[in-house]
Amino acid sequence: KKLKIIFLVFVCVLASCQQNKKEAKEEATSKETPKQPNIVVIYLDDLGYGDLSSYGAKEFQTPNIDKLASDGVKFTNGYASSATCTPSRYALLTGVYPWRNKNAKILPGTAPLLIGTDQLTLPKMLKAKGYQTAVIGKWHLGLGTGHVNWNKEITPGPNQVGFDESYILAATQDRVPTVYIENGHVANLDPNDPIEINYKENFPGQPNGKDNPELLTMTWHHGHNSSIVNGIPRIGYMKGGESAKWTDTDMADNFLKRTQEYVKTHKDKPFFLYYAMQQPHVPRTPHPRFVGTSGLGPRGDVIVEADWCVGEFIKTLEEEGILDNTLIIFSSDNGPVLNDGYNDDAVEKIKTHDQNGGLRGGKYSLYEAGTRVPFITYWKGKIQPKVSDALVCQMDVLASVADLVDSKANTADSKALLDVLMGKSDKGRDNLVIEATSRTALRSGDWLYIPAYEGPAVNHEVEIELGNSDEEQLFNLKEDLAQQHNLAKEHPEKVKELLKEFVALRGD
Ligand code: NG6
Ligand code: CA
Repeated sequence: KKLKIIFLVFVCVLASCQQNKKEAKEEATSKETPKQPNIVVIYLDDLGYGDLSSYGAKEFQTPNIDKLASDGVKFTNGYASSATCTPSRYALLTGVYPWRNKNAKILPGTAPLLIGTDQLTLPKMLKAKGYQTAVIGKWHLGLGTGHVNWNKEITPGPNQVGFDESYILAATQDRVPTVYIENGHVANLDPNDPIEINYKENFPGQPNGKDNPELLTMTWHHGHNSSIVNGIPRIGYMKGGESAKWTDTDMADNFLKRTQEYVKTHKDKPFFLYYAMQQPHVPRTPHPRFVGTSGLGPRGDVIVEADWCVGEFIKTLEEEGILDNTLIIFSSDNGPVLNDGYNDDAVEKIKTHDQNGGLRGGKYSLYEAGTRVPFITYWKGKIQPKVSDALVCQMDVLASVADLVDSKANTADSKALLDVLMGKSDKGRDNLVIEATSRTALRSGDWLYIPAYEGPAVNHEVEIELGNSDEEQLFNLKEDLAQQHNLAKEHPEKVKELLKEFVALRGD
């Protein structure tokens, strides 16, 4: 019996010893784990509300992004600020309505930097909180001050508005210069073959998309008939820079590789990564591995490719042991378009796919499909799975993330909706002004009010209804998501009320 007691005491001492060791270890790891979570924004280009299987797509699958949606918060009322790229990116990074800046329009590759170097930005706010910050992918917010010499340091740019590191394409995949720019310098540039860019006229003796169809591997439908790079006619003229030109089919792999390297290098300190993917914007150039994977032609194939990239990126976060300390925000800069200027079978091979997910309009439109986009927040172990109908805008990321990192920085337009992004609250915005090619409309509660606008009802080049009408339009989105019934005449008092709210918000 005595022996038994001695043995029991021994076991207890041993167990308590182990426990102490375990606690000490836990304390050590919690000290090692950075308190501030990493923040990643994964931003697609022209991905529509119906372009993911988690948002209703049936013709192809997007399992990796779907996993973020099913294990995170999937928003059904998540908005880009605008129906085109530049203004939406401006709103995302500055937390300011883009229509407050008259230059926030689709920019040519030679446009000056749109964000003021003294302006508050999402990466600046995070930098002030000790974050390392980077942008990898599409920029399209202008560079320089108006006369860029592409062969010298290109500044100001992302590195002057809050990003410690940048590896970007200047404007769009269809615009010159078709080169990557790393921290203000064109990557792989041969100084003996300098780059010249002109958006007005071609350089003497250089072929172009209009006159040299024999050189094209992809043909143009509208616009896109200037310089030819890799057999693809682009917007704008470019001369020189041969060694620096990107390979379109490698772009997705290249950006992915950069993000993975970034994560591996910076995993020990909190970081903010803006991963701005180029898909499914034109020209759609899937890597050969993805050709034919969607059955819908290049547009579907590059969405499948983008989904694969997201999966690989998440895998890297997991392998590096930081997935559960990383908030991921996934969205798209504007709604979808099938034919955006190249003959790439997007229309012909659409089958039953509805890129709009039942919404009216598309890219460039004031109707819902222009600005309502997939919007997902994911944080392993911190965010509980949920579908949220709360009204949120990408412009709110700034104030919401500021709350998360305990920053006081804010703007009047950006709403602090951290609890909503974390899936803990359904109380989103009360209202939102949406924008499409400099026109604005008001979403307020379930109502959507579009003032009368001159201009064509349909842009027939892209076959998208723009939202223009000589009558004002009022829709109840709860009852009529597809915006088929204009209720303006039936509810004049509602129109009056919304107009007042709209004028107050716009400040004019
Ligand atoms: C338009 C282009 C379109 C696309 C868009 C920008 C023509 C005819 N159309 O001007 O192809 O590049 O600009 O798209 O040139 S965005 O997603 O970057 O806003
Ligand atoms: Ca876009």
